[in-house]
Amino acid sequence: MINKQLKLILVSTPIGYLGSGKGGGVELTIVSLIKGLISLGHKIILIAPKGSKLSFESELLEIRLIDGIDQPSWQHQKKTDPVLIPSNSVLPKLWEDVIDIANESDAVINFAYDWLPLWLTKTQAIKIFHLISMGAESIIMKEIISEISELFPFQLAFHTKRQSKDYSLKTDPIIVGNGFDIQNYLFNENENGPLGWAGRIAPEKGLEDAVQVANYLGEKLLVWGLIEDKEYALKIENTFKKEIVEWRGFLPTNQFQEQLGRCRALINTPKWNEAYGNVIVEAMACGVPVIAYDLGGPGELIEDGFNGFLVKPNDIGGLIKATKSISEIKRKNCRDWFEKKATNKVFAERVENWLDKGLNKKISTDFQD
Ligand code: HBI
Repeated sequence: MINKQLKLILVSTPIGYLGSGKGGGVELTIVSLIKGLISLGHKIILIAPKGSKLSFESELLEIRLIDGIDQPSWQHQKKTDPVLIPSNSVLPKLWEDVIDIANESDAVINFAYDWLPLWLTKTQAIKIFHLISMGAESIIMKEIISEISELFPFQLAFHTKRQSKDYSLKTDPIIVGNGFDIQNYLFNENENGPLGWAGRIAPEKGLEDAVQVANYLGEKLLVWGLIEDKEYALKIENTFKKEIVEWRGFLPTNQFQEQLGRCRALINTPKWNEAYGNVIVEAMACGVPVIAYDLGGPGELIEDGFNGFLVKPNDIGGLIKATKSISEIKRKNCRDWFEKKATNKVFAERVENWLDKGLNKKISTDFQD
């Protein structure tokens, strides 16, 4: 535990302003961590793209908005693509602002999955910490993350062990999980609701598999999330004749959790090494058990048979079998797991321990553990 007030600069993702939904899970992570760190008494300066807005204010929080063109998302680029910096890009402008104010702060926490902030770690006096928010989606990102893990092992952290396994790290990874504001999620004990699915509507999220389950069981599937890939969504709609999918859109947390809480189960069908699985934790916070492919982060959040079921990846029969047995899971277990492991308070405490390691461990170059 750090028993002094830290002045921290948090730098958001450059792919969209906070609240646009384009940042996916990392938006929720940033907002939750700001609340958690403020509840621990730290001062926060958030540097984010123009248009970013938070649903709360605090005298411990300053927001600096930077104008510029969104960075292309690595999810829409090939693994072998070079780093692209569009003209008038917001990314270098975000980091010029960091460098301008760095000497008044104790540390920087970067949430962008981008090459520039990682490379800057080697050049800046202030310590830059990186919470890596995805699996290895690009070769050049994998290289720079591996290099930083060798030079500054205590300044990298991951959401889950499985996510970190995507990277060739030189030292044991620091795992901080994730966390969400307990005030935002109400426990719903209703066991007989519909099936739900939530996430960015894009191929790597595997929505079609969950629709197959609903179709087989002859019921609808409630779907929440930003429709990022329109033709993908259309293809799913055209595959199934009758109205199986009920599109609910990308809702603010308070509406999302109220509707999600009514589901008897959330089905989670990642087709990529999901770094964490925010929606899984949000479901559990509402008492909704989760049926998920045992791939990436979800496999570390779900304790099979306790707060949900784990299914072999791409095994739709397994999803159907688990859906039929979901009443075996006590909904209270899901809420208890959330309160113990994934509120923004426990997340902020794990991040505080991470910062403590990075700020206070004397790492001499000949340091041999
Ligand atoms: N791509 N270039 C880039 N930068 C990011 O910060 C980024 C991204 N793609 C996806 C993404 N962030 C987040 O949606 C996930 O990390 C959660």
